Amino acid sequence: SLGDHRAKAEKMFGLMDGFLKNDPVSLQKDIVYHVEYTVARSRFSFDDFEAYQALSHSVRDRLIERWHDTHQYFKKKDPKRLYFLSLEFLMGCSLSNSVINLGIRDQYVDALGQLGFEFEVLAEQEGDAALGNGGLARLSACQMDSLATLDFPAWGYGLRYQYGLFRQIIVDGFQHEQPDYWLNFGNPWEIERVQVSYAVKFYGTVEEEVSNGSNYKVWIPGETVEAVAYDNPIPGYGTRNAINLRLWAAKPSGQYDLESYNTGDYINAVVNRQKAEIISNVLYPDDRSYQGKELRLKQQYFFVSASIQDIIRRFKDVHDNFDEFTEKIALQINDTHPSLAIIEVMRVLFDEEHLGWDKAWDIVCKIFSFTTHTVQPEGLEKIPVDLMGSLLPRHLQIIYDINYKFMEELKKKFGQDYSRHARMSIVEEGAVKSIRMANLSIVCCHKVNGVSRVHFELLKTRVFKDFYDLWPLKFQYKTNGVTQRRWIVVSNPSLCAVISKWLGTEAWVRNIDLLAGLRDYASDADLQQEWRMVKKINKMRLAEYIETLSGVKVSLDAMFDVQIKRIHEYKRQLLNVLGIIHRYDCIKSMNESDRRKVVPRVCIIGGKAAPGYEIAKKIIKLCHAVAEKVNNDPGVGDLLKLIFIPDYNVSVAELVIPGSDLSQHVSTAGHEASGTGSMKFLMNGCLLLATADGSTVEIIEEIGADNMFLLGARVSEVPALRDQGASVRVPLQFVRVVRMVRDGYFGFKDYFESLCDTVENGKDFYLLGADFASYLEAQAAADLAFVNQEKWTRMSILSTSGSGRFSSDRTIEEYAEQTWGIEPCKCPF
Ligand code: NBY
Repeated sequence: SLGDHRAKAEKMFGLMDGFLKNDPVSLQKDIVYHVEYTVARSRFSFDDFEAYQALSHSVRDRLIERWHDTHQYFKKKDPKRLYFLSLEFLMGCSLSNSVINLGIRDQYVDALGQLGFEFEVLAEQEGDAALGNGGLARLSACQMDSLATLDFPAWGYGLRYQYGLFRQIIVDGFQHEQPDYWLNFGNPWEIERVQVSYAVKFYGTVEEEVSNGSNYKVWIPGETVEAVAYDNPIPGYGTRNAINLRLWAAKPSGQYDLESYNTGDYINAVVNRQKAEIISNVLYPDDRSYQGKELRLKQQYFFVSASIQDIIRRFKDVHDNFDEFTEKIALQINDTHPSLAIIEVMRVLFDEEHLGWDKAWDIVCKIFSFTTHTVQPEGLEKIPVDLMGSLLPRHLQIIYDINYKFMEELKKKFGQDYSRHARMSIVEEGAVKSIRMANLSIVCCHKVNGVSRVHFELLKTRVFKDFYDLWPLKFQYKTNGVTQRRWIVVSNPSLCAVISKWLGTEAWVRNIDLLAGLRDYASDADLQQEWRMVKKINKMRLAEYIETLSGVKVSLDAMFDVQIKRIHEYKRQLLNVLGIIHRYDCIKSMNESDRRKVVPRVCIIGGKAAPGYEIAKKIIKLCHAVAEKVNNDPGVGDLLKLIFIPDYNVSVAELVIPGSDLSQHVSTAGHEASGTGSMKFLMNGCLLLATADGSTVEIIEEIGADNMFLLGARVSEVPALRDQGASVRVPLQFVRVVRMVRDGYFGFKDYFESLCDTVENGKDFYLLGADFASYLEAQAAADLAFVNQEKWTRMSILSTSGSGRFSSDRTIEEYAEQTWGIEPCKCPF
């Protein structure tokens, strides 16, 4: 009975010596305990990795306490909860972030120091959790940190891929992909919940059933797979709250296919059951195109179905009808990838809970909101109807029903404007009849958010114009942000100390607006000197890393000029490389006195190309070909170096960003929905060399155009330039550098031909030629500013002090108020 259970629980709690303590001896005891009993190594003999494991387990114990308390408290208060659904989370490493957010880093450093260990050395043993591709996935991770820190009652849901984003290795300058089997050595940051599992159905048929005199549809599945929960506590900073990120893994279902067991083919029956696990095996590594693959759709539904079952189960634990559903639940879908959740809720409420269509539809329309991260219409997700119909037959019917009603509404509103109906329909007719997941999401969600103001304008005027005309109030934007906890406190402790010293408080870690207080000291000689010292320390760290990776020694006096992000034509890494070739060409033709005036540069490029993206892979190869020539040219020496950093990921970013002087964000205007890398550089006092695209436009408003190096055509100018085609004005220097690549100056003449073709002969879609002169001017302005270190440092301080608006705390506050309608629920200490 319940009473019995409580008595037992109280007895057990009485055995616990209160909560865990954080004095050095208690921490040491815990670490040694975990070495001996959890890692099961002898306390007399264990290596750094085992020490890291034990350390992590002791931190995890502390996380779990807060996480339990938070959930207990949420349960008691029953506030409206936010459920954040995303197929991708780029969490990176957890150890340093956890001890900082828990407020026990110093204690651990001391405790370990007394045992003869260095915290940092152990922290380096951890591998990245890379369950995502790029910006979208890291944004989810930053937002989870803000949700926890701001005490919002939120849950994240995602997939526990066995293989995260591929590891990039470079062989002879070419990218090769290797599997990231990140769970090989265990993962102390997750808690396996074998008892939290749900059956997820696929395939099969839909049948009619009569119940209480009404007809209902019943889905008879052809296959069932079990979803098992793995919980990942997410600690807030400066609060007891720790929220949950629940990731689902696929396991064979508890139901057996008795047939195959009875036919005596035991071995094959077991082997076949094992195939269920394939669903959560691997992350799709493409961050641009939707290929209509069955496995991908299976992943989406698998994750959605388990999450919705979990959410409804939790609601039903406390409520015995659905009257309060919309007051207790907000569901956010991260891009359209989880948008089947909408149909799944509709199906459960209508087919299983028998609420009736209108009531179910009303609920669905009130709880879902979605954020789009795309600019290009080609980037919108489409699912072939045949595929949907075979994998999820009942869902396809519901989509058709929703679309039918929607089309009726359009007819009432716009009459016989058939081309408008066709554009807006959820179902796309054509060679391959498909479901347009964005249209579906817009029709069913109460809010559609963009990720920057420019993006919002493009959504209204281009991408979703028809929908905006119909429902202007549905559309909003929340400019992206990043968490200062990870991007300053964890990754740049020296800067963190200087900021806190000059502001006289650490409160900015929770209240980023305080950073603006640094503005007053931007010209202060003492702060400037400390600021430069911090940069130097970080550049040293980065230089060491570069030397170990590539054997190239770089000068700390050089300007570290960085472009790190996924490789894409629109992000224009090629513009950067062509600029480097131009710089090299200039240096080669200089006399001694001119050479003395050159500002030395270390150009750093890093990023992964989608495995099937040929042009992006050629850009990587070109980086290496140019680096090979430039870095080995004795006539160039320290004046120019080009380094390609392989296997760019969250941890690499944490090392590179603090150590860079200048960073490039040079997408063709109108192509980057927001961009979030720029915000991390800004916080770390790195100057931006950027186009007026995505969130950069808002960064300009915060720090002023004078404090950065702007270049290129504006969003409004791009269409006219494109129309000019081959007649667009291109500087001679551009023609010359492309010619050098074409003529084989860097080798691989034939291989680079198709790459050169993308920017010449009127085919320069991303306008590298048109923006080249402006790009070189911006680079020259950066050189000039760098020579004047006082001026540069001032710009750098002003960058950090103006970065407050780009904290994900601000983004999350806006979502909470304008989109989700949730309020903080702070667990008492
Ligand atoms: O989302 C990025 C945008 O390009 C960037 O401008 C923005 O700042 C960021 C956060 O809002 N989009 C992005 O990262 N997209 C993906 O990673 C992605 C992943 C998977 C798929 C498509 C896009 N997919 O087709 O499965």
